[in-house]
Amino acid sequence: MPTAHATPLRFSRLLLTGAAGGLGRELRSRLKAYCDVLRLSDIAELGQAGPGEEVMPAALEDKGAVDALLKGVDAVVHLGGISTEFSFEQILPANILGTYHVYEGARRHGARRIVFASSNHVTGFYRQDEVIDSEVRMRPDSYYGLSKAFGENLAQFYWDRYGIETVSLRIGSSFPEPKDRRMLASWMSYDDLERLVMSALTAPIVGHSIVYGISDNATAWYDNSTARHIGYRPQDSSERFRAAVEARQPRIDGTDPVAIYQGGGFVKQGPFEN
Ligand code: NAI
Ligand code: 15L
Repeated sequence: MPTAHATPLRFSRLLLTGAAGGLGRELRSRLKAYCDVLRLSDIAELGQAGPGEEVMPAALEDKGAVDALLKGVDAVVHLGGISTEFSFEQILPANILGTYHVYEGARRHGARRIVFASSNHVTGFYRQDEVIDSEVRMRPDSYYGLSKAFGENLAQFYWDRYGIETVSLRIGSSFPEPKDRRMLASWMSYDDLERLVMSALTAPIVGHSIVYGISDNATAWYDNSTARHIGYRPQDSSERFRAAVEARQPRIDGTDPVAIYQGGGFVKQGPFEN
């Protein structure tokens, strides 16, 4: 049985992958307060390193480059990869091989904890009239969701075999505002994202924990008790956007899979030809 280590509230060096993306740009400014050095990586342009930052571009499918990223790192926030539905052949190198490279680098260089950006699409084939917890059987709704399911299994394996801790965040929809009716249930504000990531980084013992990443929304598809266990207390709610969203988007036909399944439109995208 692996042993968990005491977790610091401040880190010497944190690695943020996917730092040029929507959530990465947001966390870039917010995570600096919690570490001496924030190492930023992406394949997209990251700009100049600011105070307390290191910029290290890398393609996740490049094992050597990812190995170098993990040198001297205490903990990782792994956001990098393809973030929506694409063909399996496109998702494979970035999300499956890439996440494996992150865990191998962590093992080789002694990083103790990874916060893995998983997704609600690991369980997207549950219905919107069901409430699920993080122990339910995975029901990926897409090739993208399958890659996140693989990432969660990888996390479990690296905890069981090597004692590397992970919190897998099944993030709902983290954007400035909910874009549609579905996101009134799945939305998470950026402030709550920061709260969740910091809880995941600093909770004393997490082993491999799976947590849904949502704000305190009025409509809830998740029994998110593992989130309370790691100390996450959301403070925002999508409710203030409801009237505007409902006015903007007509009610969807109840027989449309988009309105039936938690994963919304992801359940019916593709197949993709390469
Ligand atoms: P994003 O697409 O804006 O950012 C992903 C970043 O990963 C991009 O900057 C991209 O250049 C980088 N990337 C893609 N392929 C790469 C590769 N092969 N090597 C290195 N870097 C690569 O996505 P966003 O919204 O910022 O999401 C961040 C993470 O959170 C993703 O893993 C996504 O799957 C996950 N997530 C996000 C949700 C959201 O609502 N924003 C919901 C559920 C999960
Ligand atoms: C995700 O996993 C995606 O990364 C994000 O772009 C949204 O599509 C989100 O899920 C969602 O389900 O709204």
